[in-house]
Order: sequence, then C-alpha cells, then structure tokens
Amino acid sequence: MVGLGYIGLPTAAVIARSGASVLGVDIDRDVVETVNSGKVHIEEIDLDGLVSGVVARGLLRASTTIEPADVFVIAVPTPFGPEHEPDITYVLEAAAGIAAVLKAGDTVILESTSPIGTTERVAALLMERRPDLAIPGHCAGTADVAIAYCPERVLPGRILVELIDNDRVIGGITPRCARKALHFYRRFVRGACVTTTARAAEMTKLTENAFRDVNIAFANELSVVADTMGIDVWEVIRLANRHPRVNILSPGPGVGGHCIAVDPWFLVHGDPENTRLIRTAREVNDAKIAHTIARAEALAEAMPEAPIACLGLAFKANIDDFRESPALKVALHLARRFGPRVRVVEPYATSLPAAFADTGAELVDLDTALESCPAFVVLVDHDIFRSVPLEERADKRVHDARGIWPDQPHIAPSDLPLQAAVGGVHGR
Ligand code: SAJ
Repeated sequence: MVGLGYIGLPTAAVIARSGASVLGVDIDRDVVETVNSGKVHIEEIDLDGLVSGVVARGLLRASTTIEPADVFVIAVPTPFGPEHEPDITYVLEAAAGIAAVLKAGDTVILESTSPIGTTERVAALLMERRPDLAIPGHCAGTADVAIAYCPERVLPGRILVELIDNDRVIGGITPRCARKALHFYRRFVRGACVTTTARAAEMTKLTENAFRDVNIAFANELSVVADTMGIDVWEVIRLANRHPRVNILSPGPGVGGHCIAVDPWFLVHGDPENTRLIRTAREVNDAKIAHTIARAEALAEAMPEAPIACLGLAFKANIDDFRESPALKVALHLARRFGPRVRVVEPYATSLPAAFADTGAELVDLDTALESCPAFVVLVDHDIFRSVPLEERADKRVHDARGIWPDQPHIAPSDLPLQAAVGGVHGR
C-alpha cells in the first residue's frame, strides 16, 4: 500500500485482517514509526484497534521504501494547483517506485482520485521504466502485469464499514487487468465489484463527487435567496422535500473536506468549455463562505462588545477533520476581526489551530459558551450542538448556518444590516 493516509491506512489494515501480509509505505518517517508501533496518526472510528491488532499479528508493517509485492495499491494525494489544475506528481512518483521492483504476474491498482487518463499515464511510465516487461496497452498479446483503477468511495467517519460494504468500480487498462484487480478486491469487499475501463472508472469517481457538489450548491443558492427574502430556507426545503421526486440537500457554510471541494475541478479542467454547471456549483459553494462571514459579522456588529460563540471548526459533523473546512475559515475570519470577543467551541479539538495564535480568540466548552455568549454562530452540526434545548438558548441571537435549531426565535432581517455587510466582504 503506497500512501498511509486517510484511505491507505484503513485499506491496508482491512487487507491485512483478511490474512494477507501487507507492507504500508509512506514518505513520512513519523507515520511509518507510528504504524510500526501499532498506533494510528489519523482519527477514524475503530481504526486504532484494527491497526494495533494486525501489527501485533505481524500482518501489517510500514516502511519508507517500496519492496517487491504481488499487488501494489496506490493511495496518495492528488491535490490541485493555483489554476485548479490536477497535480498527479505523487501518483507518478509512487509508480516510479513500484517500477523498480515490479515483476511478471504483479497487479498495480490506483485508488487516488485522479483526472481522466491518469491510469494510462501510470502504464506509460511503467513501460518506459521497465522495457523488459509486457505492459498492458503497450503490448500485443498477454501482458506480464495488470494495471487498474479502482477509486475509493468511503465516507470519513464510516470508513471501515464502507470499505467492506460499498460497491467497487474496477476499471482495467484491459478487461483482463480488471478481472485480476477484481480478484484482489473480492478478498475483503462484500459489496458488488463491477468492472469497466480505467477511463470510465476515473470519470465515475469524479462524477460522484461533482453530483454531490452540484446538489449542495443548489441548497446553498436557495439559502442565500431565502436569506435576502427573509424566508426560513430550512422550512422551505422540508416542505419541498415532501414532494415525492424532490430531495434537496442541506445548506451549510460552504463545502469542505479534501474531496468534494476538489474533485469537480478535475472534470472542469478536463473539458472547461462543457462544464459550466459543475464550475458554477464550485463557485456557488465557495461563495457561501463569504456569505456566512457577512451574516456572522452583521450579527457581531449588531451586538457591539458582546462575546460571540462560534460552534464548530470541523468540515462536517462528528469528525475531527479540519482540512479545507469552511467553518474554520469563518471562525478564523471572525477571530481576526473581533479578537477576544470570539469563543470557539469544538469538542474535537484540544487547542485552537495555530492560525488562531495572536487573534485573542479562545477555545471554550459548550457550557461556558452558553453561560457567557449572547451571540451564536452555528458552523458545524455536531450532535452535541444539536442537543442544546431551546430553554438554554432562547435569549441568544443566532446565525445558524446548519439549520440545527429550527425552533430558534427568528431575528427580524431589519435587525441585521445584511446588505451592507455582504457588500463589504470580498473573497474568503
Ligand atoms: N455538506 C453540506 N450539505 C449536505 C451535505 C454535505 O453542506 O447536505 C458539506 C459537508 O458539511 C462537508 C462537505 O459538504 O463540508 C462534504 O461532506 P460529505 O459528507 O458530502 O462528503 P465527504 O467529503 O466527507 O466524502 C465524500 C463522499 N462522496 C459522496 O458522498 C459522493 C465519499 O463517499 C467519498 O469517498 C469522499 O468524498 C472521497 O474521498 O472522495
């Protein structure tokens, strides 16, 4: 397993549990040492127990160097550059490392979310580095190795369940490659394993996350319209969803995480002229962050001197992952502007992220915030925030970007100088 991150480590551990001997490879020495001591460097439900068990049984070990194996799985990051262009450097570096130890009979599988054509690039790289081997797509007759694309599709917070239960889409450079990869996934996947081409599998992964992004953008656009009209968007969505063929997702402070806010750009970059909807959805979701900041600022300005509670920093509910989090961006903006007035509540953090240093903002628990803050900005729908009963917050003034408190007394739009505030905020 090349890459021991949010996908690679759980996948390596699950494969090891199936009885295979697994080597996890990572460029980060700390990660390698942590795993070899039976510990984990990421939070995911049940992962620590699973990893300590398979390491103790000698089924999983980690190294900074790729060693010969029968199956290679690449699960490394694929970030994007300043123009949203996909960066597959880590994938190609992993493939180069594999090329050095590849032998006839091996299978190479790419799992990283990738722009269309990346698996073919991996095949081309292997052909260049290993002219002694017959590489699929580059040889007549039976190839010596199999190369396939099989995207991960697991939801953070449910990774160990979804790794087993979700269906898998397996795209081979040739049908024979897909069959060899399928044989591998059958070891530990209970869901259906469906085979196709590498390119179709690559596009399928991007399509899934673009679908979600577009649908969240629809909800976010509605929320802004409802806001300017003084209508409760949550009520409108609840009512509209009573229609048998309408199922609107939830608005929020923007879209975070390292998948849904990134992957649609891979589609846009591949065919900019024909992806107007997908691009616009990205822009709508990014703009929702600035809108949330404007609404929160308006609330803070309407209550000069009052302490403001910001509920949540994570990119979504009930996880400790703050990467690309709109909640964090909003809270940080407020901390920079209002300093010590800002009290952040984040049960999944033991201290505020470094970016908050020198802002004067502090991390407090929920009870302290309820006791000391008359203004609340709800940024994450953690269960613990949802559970606050009305009597504990009836006298608060709230901007609820997640709709977790539908019974909260309404603040008249005239009380909040929204238009002025929105006009005053640029970018994130
Ligand atoms: N969000 C909303 N409103 C909603 C749903 C989500 O604002 O109604 C926001 C969340 O708060 C969060 C962001 O969207 O900021 C993304 O959260 P998510 O739960 O939709 O997805 P991720 O990023 O945790 O995981 C997604 C999943 N993809 C799909 O559901 C199509 C997961 O299955 C993928 O494996 C993962 O991306 C990935 O790794 O690509």
